[in-house]
Order: sequence, then structure tokens, then C-alpha cells
Amino acid sequence: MSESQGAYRALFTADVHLSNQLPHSRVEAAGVSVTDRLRDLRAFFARMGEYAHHHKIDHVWILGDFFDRRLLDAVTLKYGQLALRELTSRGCRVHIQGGNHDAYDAAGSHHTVDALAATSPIAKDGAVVVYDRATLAQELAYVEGASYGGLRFCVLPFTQEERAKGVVEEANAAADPSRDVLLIHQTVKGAFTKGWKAPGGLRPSMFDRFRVVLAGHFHTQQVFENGMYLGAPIQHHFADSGELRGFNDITFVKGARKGLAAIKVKLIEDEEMSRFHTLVFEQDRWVIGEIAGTKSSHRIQPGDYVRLVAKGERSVIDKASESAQKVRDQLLAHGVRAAQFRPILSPKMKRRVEVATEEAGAFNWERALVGYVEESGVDAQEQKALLALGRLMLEGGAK
Ligand SMILES: [Mn+2]
Repeated sequence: MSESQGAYRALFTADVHLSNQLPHSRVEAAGVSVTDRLRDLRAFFARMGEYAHHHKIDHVWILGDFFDRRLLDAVTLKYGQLALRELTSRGCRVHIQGGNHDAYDAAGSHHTVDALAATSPIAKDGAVVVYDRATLAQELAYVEGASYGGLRFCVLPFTQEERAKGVVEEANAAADPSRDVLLIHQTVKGAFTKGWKAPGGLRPSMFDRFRVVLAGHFHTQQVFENGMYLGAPIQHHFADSGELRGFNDITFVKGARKGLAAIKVKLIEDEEMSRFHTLVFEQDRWVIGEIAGTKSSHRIQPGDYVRLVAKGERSVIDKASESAQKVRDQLLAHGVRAAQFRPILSPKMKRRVEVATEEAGAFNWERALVGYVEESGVDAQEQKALLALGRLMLEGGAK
């Protein structure tokens, strides 16, 4: 505890999606089973532990989706434990809420993270507390007491939306007025991610009786009426490029204040976890692509991932492709882990058909299909899948 007397300060994160198979991850040498990105994630937790130690913060909250999948491989489980040990070895108590990714089923009746609570030595003396619906006496877990600044935290592990609404409404109706902080891993109506806004979900007005709500599930940090989404601690893939990543240092201000005024949030940016960049071909040069509402203050560093996107007609793509080759070579020489060129040709199906007809002398659907897929701008893996699908359709149509 620091700052004002009685204030509670803790580190918060959500949506870690810990996995040994994160997008673009690689093993560093033959015979090694852990991937580079899983190692990076463990290092991230080490930095978080160091920060907690330096600032004398002894609680860390992970609001859902600590693991990417409910079925774990041994390496992911081991590194999950090691990551948590980076925090517990610094004297932190780690609170882990169940999310949809670590939920056993759609109803969230049990969460994989529950295994961590039973694992020694990280869980020694309750150093790791897991909020899992199957092991809780009630759906909403209450955490309170002097070590929480006298606040009452209401933890709701991920569950079906209708059930979550019911639980919040029950809490609203309860006679006990003490419900300071609600922790959820759900969709809140209006939450957004890259050009998509959730049309349904829990209405923000449902949270009126809580002082403040902290949520996991949407990876872009954002606020809603009296709460906020914490945001993922890392960029998981290219779609995250341009968004800030890190963990949150949150102080709950003592007093009757409500909504976001009740907390002071500081995003502790982690450059090592913000490694994805998109370069866009514009007016004959490559520029960092900014995503609306976010900013990237980072330069491209060794170990980063770079995607070069060119959109337009054949002539633009040809020009971009030529210069992309040079830029890719420079980037790889600079030590980036991956540099991929992604041409997005304005689709001209008619032209493809015409070309196929001209070349073959007679129209050939298969050639038209192959040509179209090759120019569609998707990566090799997707190309293969598209072709397989196309062939299946052709065969089906021929019968
Ligand atoms: Mn989620």
C-alpha cells in the first residue's frame, strides 16, 4: 500500500493467452520444445514481478484467459507455472479468474486454471488463488479485508452471458450494499475491437451499483461507463500492430467516488511485447500503418514481426512487390523474426477468367481458380486451404 492511507494498489492484466503455439512462434534449436514467444512471455512476467517488487506491490490480478486453450500441452503448463513463479517468488499473491479460453465448456462450468491452484510450490500458502466456478461456493466470489484496502472485490469467473447477467442482477438486488469492485470476463455491450463493436452483451448500466468494473475479454484497452477493459499484455498477432501493450498498475482511491474516478490507472508499457508492425505501401514508399485510436511509439527492433501490406491494382502491387523484396532483406538483416509481404490485389475476377481463357485457348475453371487464389493476397497456408476448398467445389460440380 502506498500513496493515500487505505488505498489499495495492485497490478492487473487479462487475456494473456499463454501458449507454446502463439502465432509466428518458433523453436530456437533442434530438440528444444519451448518456443521463442513462450519464453518471451515468461520474461514478461519476470519484468512484471520486478516492477511489483520495486514498487512494493504484493497483489497481481489476471482477469481471465491466462491460458489460450483449455487442453494444455506439458510445455505450456510448465511455462505457465514458471511465469507465475516469477510473481510469487517476489512475494506476490496472484489472483486468477477463469476466462472463456480456459473454460471447460461454453457454460464455464470449470476452468483449466484450476489446476494451478493445486500445484506446489507456486501455490504454497495460497500464493495463487484461482476463481473457478466449479470450486467456488457461489458464482460471485468475494474478496475483502484489510489487505485489500478495505474494499470488497466481487469476482465473476467467465460464464454464459445470460447467467452472468443473472448473477450481476442478483448482486444488485442483494441487501448488502458493499460491492465496490466487480471483476468480469464477459462482453460488455458496445465493446470494440478493430472495426467491430459488440452489438450485445452486458449493458454498462447493469453495473450502476458497483463503484468500478474491471474486465477481461476484449484485447484493446478501452473504457465504458464505470469500468474498463484492461487490454491484453502482449500483441498476439499482426491485427494488434499499433496497439499499446503492457500491464496495468491500478490504485483504488479510498472514498465514495464512483466510476473511473475511483481508480488511478497507469499502463506500464512493455516494448518487448509490442513487436508487431504493419508497413503500408503508400505513394511509392513504405510507412508505418497507424490504426485509428491507437498509437505506436516504437521503432522496428530486432526480434520484431513486420508485415508489408500493399493494396491496389496490378501496377501498384508490382511496384510494391519489387521494393518489398529489398525492404524485407533489410529487415531480416536487421534481425526481425519475420517479414512478410502481403499484396492485396483489387479483385478482378472477370479479368482472371479472361486471362485464363486467353492462355489456355479455352476457358478452364481450375486455371482460373488457381490464378485467382495466387493473386488473392492470402498467405501460403490459406492459399492451400482455399485451393483445396475450390477443388472440392469443382469436383462436386462436375458430378
Ligand atoms: Mn476471452
